[in-house]
Amino acid sequence: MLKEAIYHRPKDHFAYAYDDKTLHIRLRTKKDDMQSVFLLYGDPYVWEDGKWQFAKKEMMKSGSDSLFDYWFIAITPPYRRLRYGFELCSGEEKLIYTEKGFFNIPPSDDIAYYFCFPFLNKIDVFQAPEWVKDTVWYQIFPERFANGNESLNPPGTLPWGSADPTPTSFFGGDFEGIIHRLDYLVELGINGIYFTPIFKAPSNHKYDTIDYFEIDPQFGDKQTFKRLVDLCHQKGIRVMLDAVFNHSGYYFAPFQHVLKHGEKSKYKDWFHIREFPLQTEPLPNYDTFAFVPTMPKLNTENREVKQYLLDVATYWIREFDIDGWRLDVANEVDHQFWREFRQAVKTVKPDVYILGEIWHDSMPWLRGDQFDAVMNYPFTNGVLRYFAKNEITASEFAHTITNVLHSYPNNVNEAAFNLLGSHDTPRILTECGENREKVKLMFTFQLSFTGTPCIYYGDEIGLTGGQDPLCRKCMVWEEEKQDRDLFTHVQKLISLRKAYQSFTRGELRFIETNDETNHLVYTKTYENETIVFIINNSEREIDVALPFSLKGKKLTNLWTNEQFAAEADQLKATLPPYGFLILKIEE
Ligand code: ARE
Repeated sequence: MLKEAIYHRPKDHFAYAYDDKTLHIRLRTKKDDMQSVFLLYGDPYVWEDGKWQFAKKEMMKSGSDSLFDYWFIAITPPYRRLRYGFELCSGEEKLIYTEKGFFNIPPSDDIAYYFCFPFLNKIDVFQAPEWVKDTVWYQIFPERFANGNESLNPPGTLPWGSADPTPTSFFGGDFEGIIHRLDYLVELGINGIYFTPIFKAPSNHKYDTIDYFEIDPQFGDKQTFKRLVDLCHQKGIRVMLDAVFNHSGYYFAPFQHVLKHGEKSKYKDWFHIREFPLQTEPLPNYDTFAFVPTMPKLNTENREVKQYLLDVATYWIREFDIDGWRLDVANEVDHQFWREFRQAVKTVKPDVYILGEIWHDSMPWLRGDQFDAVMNYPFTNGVLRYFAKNEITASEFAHTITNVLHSYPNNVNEAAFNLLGSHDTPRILTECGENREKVKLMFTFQLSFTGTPCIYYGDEIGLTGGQDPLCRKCMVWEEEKQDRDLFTHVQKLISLRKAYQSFTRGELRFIETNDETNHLVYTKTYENETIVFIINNSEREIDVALPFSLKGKKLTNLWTNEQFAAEADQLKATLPPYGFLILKIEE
């Protein structure tokens, strides 16, 4: 037994309240080291004859990555308190693992040996809004989606789609254009829109805010925005806006005041200024986003700044009934600010969604007191490396995804924001070397994955483009120039996702990963429903035999709606290059 690899802490993704009754406990051990693991557990106050009374229950292996196995159990402690340890079985060896280390027999005269989950307090349970789990997001970069009112075009606006975007070009996308195209989104089947910033700002991306209480005039006015939100709601679409609270823009009035009045400015503490007078060259002498002088970092510890930003956050919910905030550069803003942010927005609208933009491991923001989700870029990277770039094999991909799922509690995974690309990454079709079949497989995986998927505008019709600004081309509206086949593929996956809860809520299991053929088999199971996905990520036709018996079960090919009973013990299927099969299994 490799003791050094055994890990547990009674918090975060290793021990958490899944809901107001259930605790989830996880343990990590060296891969293939243990045959079985049991949880020894009980209420800390239940004793008999000087001995603590504990029960024993087997844990199940919930997945493996390249180095470790992960064990899982759900427990419903009657008094919402738990003390626990683990019994580990590796070959002939058996050991008890507790907070105080390893023992041959379970210590039963002192509770202090055991791990402690003191009390399941309901208010501390991580809880994302329920509606999010059934949402398919669509990300719109408003400058590039549709131009519906040319009279709003900023000076120098180029004809729609006439050139590749540059960091400074404008094409005149606006709210009226989005309103005209809402039916296209309904046809696709999405039910949430995430808008990158819409507030007054000079750039085409609007991450350099001038006024957080004003809509940028190139997009329209508040009335048009209200009409857009209301129309979305009528069509069952939620609306999420981008909150750029880490920094303001250069032309934000308080920053201009500091530039003008220097140390005497009443706003001097609104920013992080290292010395006066302010300078922007060669490097700014105030904190900024990256080293961008036009994005001065806001001092969110300052009481006035905090109040101002919280007023912004609640204003757009109260007046326009928006349903979510995506928080830009969320990990560079202090945690205390986000705790107060959560309180403020949830007070106005309890089921508002809070999505942080964090590209890395984000456990500290997902403990229930700050965000409901983060943009799941570790998922994105795994998908890109396996499907688009062929950098990892099928088994390495399964390890990556298992690792992502085991980095967070299950209730966090259920609301995770799973994206294939965004306005900050190259287009997926470009990443796939323009291989449309690979893009289809990426969508198949994304839309069958737990959490909430987000489609970056135009990916569904095959837009191309490299890194920002090229990934921000104008949406193509001429049907003959759209990849309608890809559109239908995405549309169909979304409709399956709505029809079968296993897609959204099901637990994912990798059943087979074959590094020679590069194919994958995984299942999603929810209650009595199991769906098997077979994915051939290779340019060759392959024959796959399912590694479990389906004899006597009723199967439905969800893509063709064909139903058949499995007669042979082993189901065999031939998959064309980049082919896939989605089978629903019923008893
Ligand atoms: C411009 C240029 C870029 C250049 C950048 C920095 O176009 O080529 O790299 O300046 O000098 C907005 C605009 C961008 C603009 C930027 C600055 O949309 O076009 O870029 O402003 O003017 C990190 C941050 C993450 C951030 C990304 C971009 O952690 O928060 O970088 N994303 C948000 C938005 C952006 C937005 C801003 C922040 C600023 O989504 O659109 O940019 O408001 C790794 C790291 C991540 C890193 C990621 C991407 O994986 O781990 O931390 O994200 O790569 O670089």
